[in-house]
Order: sequence, then C-alpha cells, then structure tokens
Amino acid sequence: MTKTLATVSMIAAAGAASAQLPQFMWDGGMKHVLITFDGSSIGVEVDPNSPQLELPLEMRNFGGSYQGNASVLDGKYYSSQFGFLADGFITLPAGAAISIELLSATQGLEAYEGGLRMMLANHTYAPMFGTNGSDTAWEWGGTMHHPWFAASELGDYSAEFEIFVSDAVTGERLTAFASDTVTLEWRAVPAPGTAALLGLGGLVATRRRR
Ligand SMILES: [Cu+2]
Repeated sequence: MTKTLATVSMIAAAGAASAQLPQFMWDGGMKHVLITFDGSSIGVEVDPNSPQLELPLEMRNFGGSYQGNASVLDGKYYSSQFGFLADGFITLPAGAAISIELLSATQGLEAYEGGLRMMLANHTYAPMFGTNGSDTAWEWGGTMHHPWFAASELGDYSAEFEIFVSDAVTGERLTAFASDTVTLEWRAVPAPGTAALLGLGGLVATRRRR
C-alpha cells in the first residue's frame, strides 16, 4: 500500500513540474467514425479499415498536469483516438447541419471538445455530450474532429450516439431525413508505469538543457 502511494505521488510531482499537452500518439493511431449523407439518410460506422480494429480502445492515465483548459484531463484516463470524419463529400440541404447526440453512456464517461489531433493547441476542451451539464447534442462542423473521452475510474465504457440532420440555426432535428446510430467503446487501463515515468523525466531534462 505504502509503495503504491509513493509511486502515485512521484508521478503527480513529475507532472506538476512540467505542465504539458495531453499525449495521444501512444494508442496506435486514429480510429474514424465515418459519416455519410446520400441526400435522404445519414449513415455512420466505425472505420473497419483503420488500425486497431478491435473495440474497446484504450484510455490511459499518464498522471499528467496539463496546460490551460486541458487540465480537465488531469488525473484521468483518456483517449482521443475516435474521430468523426466525413466519408466522402457531403452535400446538405440549405440551412441544414449535421448533429451528433449522446443517447446513452456508461456512468462516469466524460467528453471534451478536441479537433484535429495535430492541432492540440487549438483544442478548447469545452465539455460536450452532456458532460458538466453541456447539451447532449453537438453540431458537427463537417471536418475531422477527435473529441477527448475521459474517465476517472478503471473499467469498460461505451456510448451510443445518434447522428442526424439538424437545423443549422436552432439545432432541431429535421425529421424528413433518416438518422443513424453508432456505439463506441473504451477500456480504461492501468498507467504504463515505470517506462512512461522515465520517459517523462527524460523529456524534462531535455527541455532544461535548452
Ligand atoms: Cu482523424
């Protein structure tokens, strides 16, 4: 027990000493949630051809202390591997948008706005999909968007989403068009441990030398 606590506080100290951006390159790449619209119906599926076919995807806790708004991920297991992406060209009716709504999720699953993974500095980390009282529906801008999904406890998580055509102004569902649903799954797994801690120490040392 004592040993475990010592390890945890060491990781926390290392994180606090160097506020950082969340890590995302550890998980084997992006897994896209592909969205289509054929003029009458929305379609959605988890890309069957992307790496790491099997769900659940891993959420990990690096014990970090993150910069600015990214601090919502402090001390949590997280993943930004899933990304909403248009599968081909989408033409929407005038005044319409596409919205994504969380229908149900495992207790404790949180979601925050991200974006393109390579543009971490532009992520707002604003709560979404019902997290912290936010709207369960979110208007998708049509570009690749990797939200941050997070949880405080180890275990399995899933969430069901409905993708539908919405009024671009009011966000209301346009029922003339058929919607579709998709279920995403994650597993919060123990921290990578010693290797990650050594890696972090190395990074700090490198920065100080500059
Ligand atoms: Cu992507």
